Amino acid sequence: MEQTVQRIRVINDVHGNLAALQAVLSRLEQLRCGTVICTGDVLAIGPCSGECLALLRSLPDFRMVFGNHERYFLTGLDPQQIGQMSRAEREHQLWVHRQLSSEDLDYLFHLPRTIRLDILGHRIIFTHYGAPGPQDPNHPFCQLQDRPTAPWLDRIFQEYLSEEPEGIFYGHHHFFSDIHGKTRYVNCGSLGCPHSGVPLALAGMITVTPESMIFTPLMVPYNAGEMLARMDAMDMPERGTVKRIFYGLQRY
Ligand SMILES: [Mn+2]
Repeated sequence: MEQTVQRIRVINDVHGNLAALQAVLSRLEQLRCGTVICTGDVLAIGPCSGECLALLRSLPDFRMVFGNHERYFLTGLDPQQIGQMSRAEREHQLWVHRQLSSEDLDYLFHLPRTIRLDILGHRIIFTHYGAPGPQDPNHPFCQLQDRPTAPWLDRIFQEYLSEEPEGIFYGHHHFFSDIHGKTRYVNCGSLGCPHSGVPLALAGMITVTPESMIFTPLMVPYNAGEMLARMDAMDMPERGTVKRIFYGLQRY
């Protein structure tokens, strides 16, 4: 008999924060839900990209799409991308890439841009971000817009709307949002970038029954001090900027 309740865990923008990832996975374990889907950007910004990817890949049912940070790794920082990055940012990316193995490269190379699930009659789409107009293989995502609105989301995700999904889950913006336009657009918020200085890891759970799709946001506290100490101990390039902008620690 087909199960009448199915659960999916959703995460995005882990960004090398192992402490936050471990906290979320242990909470999700308590909630006993099955599949984990990541809508991209496991890598960079935090100190533990390689360990985060290894931990996620070791889960029994894990799937992910690529984000722009996975693409930086895959394209080997091509001249066009290097041109858009500061020298310090480039150093940081290359430092991250040295944490990854050839198996990681192979895994990342085969990641899709989109995952479509049809569960109990509900179509749900997972992708890192949208692209208005036809796809350009060299630039699969459009420019990040600070404040997502329903018309903007309808526009950047228009390629999926003919499929009439019940929800599109995405990342890239590091802040939580749940917006109803032509469909429902949910961003769980970054798991690994606390921004405000308050170490809370964001994630979400989707509960699907034949009648409904229910989204439950999750917020899990963790110890960010451990990650900040790792950045120093590992001499992570750009850590001052990361602490200030992505961890919200103004004194750096
Ligand atoms: Mn991104």
